[in-house]
Amino acid sequence: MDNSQKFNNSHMFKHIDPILANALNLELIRQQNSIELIASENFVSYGVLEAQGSILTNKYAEGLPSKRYYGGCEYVDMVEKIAIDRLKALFNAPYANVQPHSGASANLAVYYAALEPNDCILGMALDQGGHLTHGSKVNISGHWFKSHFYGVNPQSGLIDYDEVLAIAKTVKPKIIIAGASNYPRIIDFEKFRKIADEVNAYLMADIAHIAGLIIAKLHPNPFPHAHFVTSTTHKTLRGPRGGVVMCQEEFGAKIDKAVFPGLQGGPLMHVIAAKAQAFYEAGQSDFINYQQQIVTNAKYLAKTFLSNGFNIVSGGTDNHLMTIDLRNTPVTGKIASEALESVNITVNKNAVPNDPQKPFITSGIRVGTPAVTTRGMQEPQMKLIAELIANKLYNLTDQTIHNKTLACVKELTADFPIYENFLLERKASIKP
Ligand code: DSN
Repeated sequence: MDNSQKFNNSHMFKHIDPILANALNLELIRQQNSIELIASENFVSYGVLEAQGSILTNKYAEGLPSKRYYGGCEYVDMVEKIAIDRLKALFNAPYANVQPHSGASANLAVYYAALEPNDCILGMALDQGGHLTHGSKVNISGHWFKSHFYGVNPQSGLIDYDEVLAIAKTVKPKIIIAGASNYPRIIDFEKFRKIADEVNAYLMADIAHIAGLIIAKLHPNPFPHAHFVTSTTHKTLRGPRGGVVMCQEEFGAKIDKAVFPGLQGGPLMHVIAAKAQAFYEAGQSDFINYQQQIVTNAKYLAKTFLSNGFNIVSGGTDNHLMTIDLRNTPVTGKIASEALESVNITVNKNAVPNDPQKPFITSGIRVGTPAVTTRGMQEPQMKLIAELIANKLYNLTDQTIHNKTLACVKELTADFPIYENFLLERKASIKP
């Protein structure tokens, strides 16, 4: 994070009522004092915070720039156009809509634009690394559409493109979804497009997790291959919580109509301003260095986990995340994530491919490096973190190790502060 961007935030919460401010301060302290390894989380810049906390929250702007249903949109038009142009430039995208409130809304917008109820869709299974919105039965995507799934090869942990083609030929989907929330390897969008063409399907790429890596050219771009590309803006992209849809020009009007009035009302203009700020930051050269360090850190973390006796799905990682398969240890994903939370290390329990455990228990934990890398941590810290995790998980009930780990985490997080000065005045009122 660029120190020159810091504004004087010593009065950050001075207008918030003390009860609410107390909760916000406690969350800030939690973020400062924890090692955040949830692969989908990050710490945004002061610029993103400032834009998202701005007066743009006051403005209704249903419609699109220059085509609004409300007056007074001259300046929010400027903001939205900036966001659209920056996003298109980052991904070489022919068309973009920056209004989706989330990644789930962005995916639904593509389905609404491209599909009819009961059409067939093909996505990666949730337990193999996919996402709820890629056809899971408990999600609208699996309820309104006939959803089918591909997975990963049980031995290699990799997507088997021949299998994807075979399934596609059998189920004849109208859309194929390439993308994951827990896949540690490169996704070959070009191969996916060839498969889609063979079965006359659309290709949608959900790049929520890997958007930042794509911008830094550390992962192939889904353009020009995909018909539709969706993303969140808050993971490796390090922007505000939100979504976007990009697409080939010919689908632009349909996507716009699907987002509004199809699915949403007024766009969140303050969030769109924060997206525009994040896209600006993603266009700077230090963003590329940041993404490179994310991958370096993830590879180093994976290597240290392996040398500490853990199994990693697919044997390592090419991106920002990995899944530790805990089946050779006495702990489940649930036990591991709770034990790590007790020493201020935050991960999420996650299914491993063909997991024998229920989704609320699981046999794995997902570990990612975007947030710790934003704090400035590098290889030595990755080694330490992997060793702290191993020590805790192999000695669950040892109170001495528990206390030592807590102390180490405290020292490490103190060395890599986030949002210095937020507290100051309110610190005294905090009652943990
Ligand atoms: N919740 C996101 C993640 O953690 O990957 C996906 O929606």
